[in-house]
Amino acid sequence: MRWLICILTFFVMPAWAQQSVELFIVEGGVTNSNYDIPYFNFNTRDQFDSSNAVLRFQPGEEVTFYLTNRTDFTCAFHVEGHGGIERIAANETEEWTVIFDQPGTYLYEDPTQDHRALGLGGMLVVSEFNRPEFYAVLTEHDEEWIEAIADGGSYDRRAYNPEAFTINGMGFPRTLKDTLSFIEANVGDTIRVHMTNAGYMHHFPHWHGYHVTILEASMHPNYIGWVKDSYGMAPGESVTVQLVPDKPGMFPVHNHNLVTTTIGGNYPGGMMMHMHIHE
Ligand SMILES: [Cu+2]
Repeated sequence: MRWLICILTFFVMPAWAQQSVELFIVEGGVTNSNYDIPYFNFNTRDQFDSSNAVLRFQPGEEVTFYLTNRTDFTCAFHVEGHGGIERIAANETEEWTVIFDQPGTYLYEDPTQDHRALGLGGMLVVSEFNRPEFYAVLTEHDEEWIEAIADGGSYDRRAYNPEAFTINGMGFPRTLKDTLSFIEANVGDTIRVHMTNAGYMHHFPHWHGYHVTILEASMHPNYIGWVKDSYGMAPGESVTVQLVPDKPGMFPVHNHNLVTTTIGGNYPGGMMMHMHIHE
């Protein structure tokens, strides 16, 4: 019997693969020539990047997170359905180990009240899919809220008026250079696109050119299996869709709520990404 256990252990090993991930909570901004809104996010390096890190693991993987808080206020870290770290004081590092058993697309965030409005919400994917895969985290930015939350001031929770809308921290046309969300593939490919609504508003992606099959919708299980060109995403929801393009072309994927296709008051901007399907 012991030899059998040894052999099983040997073959099962890859599923127990272990990883460590360092994340830094840092401040940067959503900026352009006419606006500069503070934006906090989770980066894999100790400096600001324009988007929260998209984290991807294989099912069964054990991961140890090391979270360092570079802000001057206390933060936390939580992965939807998995737990996290309750308290990360300013300039401290905390660690947490978790096993990701269930394939899926999960919101990770700082669950401290309204810290997600600072920008502290990202996407974690557990998947063994090995064909073209793309990722889009949708977020809004309300400067008044962000400044009040970061500086400990007061703000009106009933008055949420974001003036910038981003995908992976970028507003169109910057999204055209975003390798995570710019869908580039060939006719007949099986493509998956993961979307997480890390904001506080409902969002409504609209696909031009093709219909997609909804594989996963964390807050609308009734959507699963639907073939659609548009769907609603609740705040905090993740949706995974599959697309097999039947023709070549260049098409936008944008949010149907038109205010979200602006950034700093300018249209077109905001939550608009693109795809280029080759012959
Ligand atoms: Cu449209």
